Amino acid sequence: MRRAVCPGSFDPVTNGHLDIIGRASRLYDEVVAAVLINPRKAGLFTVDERIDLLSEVTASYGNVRVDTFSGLLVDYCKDNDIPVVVKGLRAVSDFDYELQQAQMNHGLAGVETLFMATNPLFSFLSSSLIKEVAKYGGDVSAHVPEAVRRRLVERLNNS
Ligand code: COD
Repeated sequence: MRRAVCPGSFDPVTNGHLDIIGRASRLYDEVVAAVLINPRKAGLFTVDERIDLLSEVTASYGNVRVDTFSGLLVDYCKDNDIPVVVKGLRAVSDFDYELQQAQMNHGLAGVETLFMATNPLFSFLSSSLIKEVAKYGGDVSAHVPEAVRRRLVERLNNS
């Protein structure tokens, strides 16, 4: 079985993430959307909430599974027999850091990284920007799935 992982914080999942996960799901038999558990960085959503949202919005793909990992991504890949990481490249500004990570992951464990050029519709999208726009009442409905928009509004109105 050909497997790949799309790792991230997914706090919360955006249409940019979904575009990459969906395109990866057409290239591989199984794609794991893996949420990083980072004890040093509290998110707006808990890891369980991010998993629920990701599971809901990727359910229609059929071959996408949602999981979590902590520590090194390459250890997760080794433990789960996943040889490829799929990442989206939004702009040149992503490239330096992504290249470093890809080279380190390859050097550490031979894990390959496949970069996909972001759909231009989503090239300016990040979870942080979405949270900021939503916090000040901006409309994010074109940038996140409806389930995510609803949870964002609920969370920000109650915080
Ligand atoms: N369009 C296309 N792709 C996008 C978009 C967009 N608009 N937004 C995000 N993406 C893709 C990118 O590939 C991005 O890398 C990925 O989604 C995740 O994005 P985020 O913002 O949810 O997550 P990050 O950047 O916080 O996640 C970073 C990782 C968890 C991937 C990374 O820190 C990691 O692998 N950590 C584990 C520890 C480790 O192994 N460290 C050593 C690395 S060498």
